[in-house]
Amino acid sequence: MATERTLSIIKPDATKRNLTGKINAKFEEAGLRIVAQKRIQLSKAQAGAFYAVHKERPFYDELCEFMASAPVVVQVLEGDNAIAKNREVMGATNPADADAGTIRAEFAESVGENSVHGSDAPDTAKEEISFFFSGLEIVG
Ligand code: DAT
Ligand code: MG
Repeated sequence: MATERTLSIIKPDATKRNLTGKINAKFEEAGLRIVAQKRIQLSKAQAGAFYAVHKERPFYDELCEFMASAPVVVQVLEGDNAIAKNREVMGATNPADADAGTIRAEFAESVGENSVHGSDAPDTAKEEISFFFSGLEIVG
């Protein structure tokens, strides 16, 4: 298996409830290493740029408002098969469909306020990592 990096975001619903440490424990227990991490406040415009792929979706405006509603923790996770492994640890987008033990099953409040973001493929992981981090900020 190849070592990969993926972009993770701990979303406002989770930072507001002080869940950063519990979520990070799930990543580390799954063998993912947090090789970069920072807490930031996104503007609605920055959230919109990050989620531009969803701009035609009916929930886009609500999603951007939510992502700018409180601080987020942006992270680079590294490990074998990190992109798929992170999606596994996150659970399904809708927490009602998420497997027991996943972050979304345990912590997400709704399909919109679902605690975490994770890149979905190698090309998006690369783009999303460089949206938030310079090479110097990532220490493997
Ligand atoms: P994921 O975050 O699992 O990759 P996605 O890329 O399809 O899911 O959607 C991005 C985010 O948009 C998702 O985490 C929460 C929000 N979202 C998706 N579907 C939604 C819906 N039906 N109603 C409200 N928000 C939704
Ligand atoms: Mg997605």
